[in-house]
Amino acid sequence: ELSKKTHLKEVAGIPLQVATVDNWRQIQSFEAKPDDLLICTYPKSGTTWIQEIVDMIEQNGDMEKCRRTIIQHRHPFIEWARPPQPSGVDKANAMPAPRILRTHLPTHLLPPSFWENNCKFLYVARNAKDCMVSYYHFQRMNQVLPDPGTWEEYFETFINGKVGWGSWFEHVKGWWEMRDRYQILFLFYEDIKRDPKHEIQKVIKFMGKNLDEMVLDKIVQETSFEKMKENPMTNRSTVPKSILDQSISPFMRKGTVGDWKNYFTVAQNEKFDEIYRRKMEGTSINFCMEL
Ligand code: PPS
Repeated sequence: ELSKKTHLKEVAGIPLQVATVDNWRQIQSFEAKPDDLLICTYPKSGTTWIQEIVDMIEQNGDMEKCRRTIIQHRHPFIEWARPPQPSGVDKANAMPAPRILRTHLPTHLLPPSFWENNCKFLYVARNAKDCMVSYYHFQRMNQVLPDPGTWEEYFETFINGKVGWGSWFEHVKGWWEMRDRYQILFLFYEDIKRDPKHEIQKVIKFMGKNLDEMVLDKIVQETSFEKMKENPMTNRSTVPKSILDQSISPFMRKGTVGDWKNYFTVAQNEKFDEIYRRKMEGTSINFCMEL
């Protein structure tokens, strides 16, 4: 029974949805193929956005093809499970190659065959503060995730990594550290927002595609926040209210950089910056939080 009271269950210290944990063996034994492309994100970091960009590239800018089905169905979500429906792994197994898949898993929980097959990984990172705000609103409206409580409570839950898919810090660090050893294109939400054309060009190159300037411009236009918010194939409007209650907060909420300034108190900001410094010490990753 799915309800607001749904608890998360931990695997190797990472809280995940119970159905995912119950299906863990199938997930871990997933057989990747060398030509798989895996879209990887911490939740609320721009997954849907990069999925639409990747699909438009794959379809050579043909919007009709992108509208073939809702975005959640285009790229199987590896760890997704909701029996008796087919799991994410079932859907991936039924998909013809070359496959584009997605995950929120941290590196240490990824099915090992992705590494063994040297797949391509497209990672999108979003600054932690905006990510926290976005996740807070998502947990308010998502009826199958735990209630976030007050903002003050959620702030602690998030920095302690007690949210679905675990700690933002560990997730981002883990994927950042893998980038030199595997085929990983590491992108930032803030860069895509600032210069979508430039970042989309990187994705095109990474996917081994060659698209002309007009198609590129079209992709930039069609993947804007405004367009995706209106597009029923990307805005989650077909998901029942018993799962996503968009009257509480829309899935396509704001799509901006720096919304954290409307939520963080001065004290929270200082505390966060201190924790950030400690947790991210020694990594070369450079997030601009003063956005
Ligand atoms: S999920 O549930 O983890 O898959 O969510 P995810 O898609 O990763 O993240 C949702 C946030 O991304 C914003 N979004 C966009 N921003 C800019 N441009 C485009 N096109 C776009 N599409 C989605 C979405 O609004 C969520 O962020 P917030 O800050 O809550 O608005």
